[in-house]
Order: sequence, then structure tokens, then C-alpha cells
Amino acid sequence: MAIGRMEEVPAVEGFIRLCTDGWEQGWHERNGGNLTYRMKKEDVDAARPFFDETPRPWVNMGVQADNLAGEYFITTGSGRFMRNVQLDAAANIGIVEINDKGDSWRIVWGLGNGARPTSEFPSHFMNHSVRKEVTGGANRVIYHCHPANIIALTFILPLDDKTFSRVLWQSMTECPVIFPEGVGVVPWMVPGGPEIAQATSRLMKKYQAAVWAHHGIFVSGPDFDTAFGLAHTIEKSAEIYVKILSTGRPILQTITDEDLLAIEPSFHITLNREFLN
Ligand code: 2HA
Ligand code: ZN
Repeated sequence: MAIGRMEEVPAVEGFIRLCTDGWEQGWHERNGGNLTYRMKKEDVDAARPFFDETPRPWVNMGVQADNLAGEYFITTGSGRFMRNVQLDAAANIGIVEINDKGDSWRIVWGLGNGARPTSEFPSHFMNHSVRKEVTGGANRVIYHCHPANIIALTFILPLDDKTFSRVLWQSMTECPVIFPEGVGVVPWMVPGGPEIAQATSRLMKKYQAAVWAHHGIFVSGPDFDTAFGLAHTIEKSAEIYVKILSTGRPILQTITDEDLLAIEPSFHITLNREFLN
């Protein structure tokens, strides 16, 4: 059946579904969190019939990436609420085109009533550039959300990559398989600014995910399922650890470093040796 509206374009449909899933998890109070997707050529071809007749003016981003020149992104809107995306996509998300210098965007669809791309667009953009490069073009999704348990851990654990990676690996057996390189940790920084964008993109050269202290998580992935699944896995593991601590009982046994290493051959992974004792 022919596609009759933008919301039926598979990439847009997947984008909307992730927004709804994140809202249902309780990760997107008010306007919290944001999502961007770097479209494939076939996505752009499917979406183009629904683009506005005239694109809106170019807006300089203050960040630049050669490897994103000419790309199209689906993005949530600044100040828009994830819970509303499923009800009115055109008002709450949109599609932007990047210019041939890789330093400006213009809206070609959606973001109605004067909305702009997410306040974290510079962060997303810089991280798309890094992830596109280190994954040979495979990475397409950047997702930021505010899950309560991982945020809670940033108040009681030292803010270093090794501590967080080990706690997450040891609280749920699938974690080392899903992120064998571990996770990065960014200390508290002003949201939406260039500093948090740069600090995160430094970490995303090594990791698929970064924890933002007292704020949330920032994940990447090749598709919506994988990126959402990564956030879901990290938060589930954090929730288990918070529950363990909440019992007030001493930890009698855990997944040891020996156990972690024993996972490697069956799952064809290599754990980050910096995080093993
Ligand atoms: O979109 O979550 O980090 C609102 C935020 C900023
Ligand atoms: Zn946030």
C-alpha cells in the first residue's frame, strides 16, 4: 500500500514509537530527553514527497562536521514533550537537512508552531559525527533520556568510567555482552551547552553510552531497537543495583571478574581490560 502521510514512513514510524516507549518507561517528564536519527537514502526518498514546498531558512549550529554534510536528521523539538509525539508528530518532531559545509540546518518538515530542533542538537550532531566515523557509518541513532535509577547512582558512586561499568556489568549478566567496552561518565555540566557536547563526544569514541551525572544517559546505536535496548538495559541494571543497596543487606556474592571473563568465548566479545581487576 502506498504511504499516504509522513507518519507512515517507516523511519518516522520507528522514531515515534521510540518516543512513546521512552515516555511509557517514565524517562521523559515534561520536555525531558531528546532523540535524533540520521536518515538513510531510502528514508529520505520515502519522506521527500511530504517535505514542505519551501524549506525554512538555514540556521548555523555553532558546531561543524565534514562527515555530516548533506545528511538529513529526524529530530525531536526543543521544549516539546515526548508524550505528545504520538499524538501530533508534525508539531513535536521534524526533519532537518544539513548544508554542504556541515555547519547549518534547515527544517524541511514538521517542527510546527515555531519549534526548533532539540536544545541538545549540537551534542547529538557532534556525537553522530563521532559515532558515524567509529562505526563505519553503521550508527544512526542518538537518544538521551532521564531514567531515575541510573541518575540516582550518580549521587552515591564515584563518577568514573570503571566504577559505573563494573557496577552495571555485575548487576545483570547480559550487560557485559551488550556493552563490553563499558560506559563513560560525564560530570555534571550545563545541559545543551558546547562543553557537555565535547565531553560526551570524547567518550563516544570509545563507548556506545555515556552517563550524565545528576541528569541522565546518552546512548547511540545503529537502529531504534538497539539504541532503546541499550538505554533500557543500563537502566534495568542500575535499578537492580539500587534495589540491592535498598535492602541494606551486605552483598554476599556477585558476578566475579573470573565469571566476566568466562562469558567472552561464548558471546565472541572482548571486555575492556581496563575495567577488570
Ligand atoms: O530536552 O533533556 O538535556 C531536555 C533535556 C535537556
Ligand atoms: Zn536531559
